[in-house]
Amino acid sequence: TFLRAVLEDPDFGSGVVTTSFIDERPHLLTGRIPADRGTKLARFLADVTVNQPNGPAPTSLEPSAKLPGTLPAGEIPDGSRQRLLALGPAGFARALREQQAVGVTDTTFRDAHQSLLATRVRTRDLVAVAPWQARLLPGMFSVECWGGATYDVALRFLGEDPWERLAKLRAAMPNQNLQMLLRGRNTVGYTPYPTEVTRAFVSEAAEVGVDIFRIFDALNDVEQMRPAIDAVVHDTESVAEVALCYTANLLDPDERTYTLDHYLRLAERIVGAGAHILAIKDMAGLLRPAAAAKLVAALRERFELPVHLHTHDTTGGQLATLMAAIDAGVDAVDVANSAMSSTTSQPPMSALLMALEGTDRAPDIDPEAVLDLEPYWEAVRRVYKPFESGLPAPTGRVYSHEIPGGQLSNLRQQAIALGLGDKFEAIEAMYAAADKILGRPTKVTPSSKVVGDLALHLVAVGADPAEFAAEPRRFDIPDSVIGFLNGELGEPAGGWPEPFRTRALEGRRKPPRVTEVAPEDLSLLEIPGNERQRTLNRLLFPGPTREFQQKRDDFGDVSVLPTVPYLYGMEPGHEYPVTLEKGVTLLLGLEAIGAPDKWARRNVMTLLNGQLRPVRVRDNS
Ligand code: 3PY
Ligand code: ZN
Repeated sequence: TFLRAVLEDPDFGSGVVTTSFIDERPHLLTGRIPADRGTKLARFLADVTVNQPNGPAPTSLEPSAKLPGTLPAGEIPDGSRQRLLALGPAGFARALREQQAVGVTDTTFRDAHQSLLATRVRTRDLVAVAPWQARLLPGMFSVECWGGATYDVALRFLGEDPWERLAKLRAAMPNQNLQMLLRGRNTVGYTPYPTEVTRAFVSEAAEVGVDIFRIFDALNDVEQMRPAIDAVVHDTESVAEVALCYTANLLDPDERTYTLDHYLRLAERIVGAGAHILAIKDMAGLLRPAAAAKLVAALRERFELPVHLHTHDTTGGQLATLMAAIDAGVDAVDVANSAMSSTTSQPPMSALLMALEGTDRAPDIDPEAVLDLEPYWEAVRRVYKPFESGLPAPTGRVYSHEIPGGQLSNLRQQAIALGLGDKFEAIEAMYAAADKILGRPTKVTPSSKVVGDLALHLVAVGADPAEFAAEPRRFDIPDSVIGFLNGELGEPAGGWPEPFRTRALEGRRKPPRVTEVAPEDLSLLEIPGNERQRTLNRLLFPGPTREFQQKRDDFGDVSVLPTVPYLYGMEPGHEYPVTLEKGVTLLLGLEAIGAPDKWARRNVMTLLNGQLRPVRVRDNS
């Protein structure tokens, strides 16, 4: 009756209603909730409900409905983190090298969703399953859960502070080694930052919860990684796992650049820089079984460090690669929970464990526990469906275009946005052509973006790659490509493509971007904690950090909202429980949506703990 009264009110219907509508009619409400966190969240949900930024909901099921029963009682068992704390990073690495069982890293919390779901999985859906992960899978070598694109995406799209995610995961998984992906001097960004920023970033990350730093440089330039390696080794008790980025095919007799010798020379520099663990980072999934066996055996023969293998299953062939590497002695491998595995993500965890069961390299991980977590991750996958990369099956075409897993999904989305969705083969072919024009650099963030930018540009302007390569002066060239040719990311292993580079830069040579840190920021970077985290957010991602702050001011901490209404809005008749803090839970709901006024604003009748709270939102349709 209340609702009917409101909807039939001539003012409400006329579309000139303001948010004071209810305030001026106190008789309509039985009680008041102050303009508070609840109202801000209701306003956020009302906006999503009206504007549907992600389309209609593919499911009404929150992933938490699929958690595997009640949490096992008792203390959290000791895990690999306790081993690291007891042995220190060097001793921990030695123990990994000496143990028979293969170490297993679970990438579900980072790379898997970065490569399948555009990195969109929210903190709450990672933290919800973390207590099970800690209790059911104490035998994991590590859980990769931070860094890469997650930092940027949290600020840019999720209204979340990445540091809060790390702190929550740390608290929920005290027995797991939390692993992050660090892009050398680019940290979690796309351009190099001054050493002070890298050092502060590493210290803060270790302080908040990172146990293992996987460090790479897009062009395998060890000097670009050195500040990060030094920071981990000298300023923290964490592990410096340093990656060589794998590209091409080392068994190809015609390969002149990316040969076994090349990788061994690179590994020598990585070991010399002080790494605790050597990683092979096969970001596009190009490492074939025989090549993996050869590379792993050679690295282990030459160096004392343990070797950790990371790959993407874009071709569908990478479980074979993991098995070949394991036979050749690899010390640890990366997999993802099966429901979040395969294609552009990592190979499936349950398949690996079943393949190893009964062998002398089987890890101390209960395969049943892994299976028990699959329905949860399947539910996560379902709820984030609009962000699916859209790669329906493995593709062998990656052997020719070499697009990394994470980028392949992104490029498909970019192609659709540019109206080139039906021409993806053309983009793949242009990517391969752009790669050759740029001198076949290793392609991983951010060098992969350079190649992708050039490919999209050439497709968009309908350029012939041979003409572009011969006469680049006649064409516009994306800034990232000019930056790359100017050496902003370092030098590719095969050297610069000449005369293309000289011709392309003629008249366009720009001084390399120098980012300097202001003295007041330098002092903020010295002190661990909140202020340093805020400073890092701002220095790494100024724009997204401002947007994040604005969102926090407008809507409060949206990370507390359940994912279904967060992404798709509220359904009338549903109540959405929102825990604001321990012991403080609010029920949010939707009663009705009013007609738009002449400024396209709608009054939305939300419910807060059963009481009506009208909020006004703009209808952008
Ligand atoms: C990243 O840099 O985010 C990657 O995952 C590279 O493979
Ligand atoms: Zn990866």
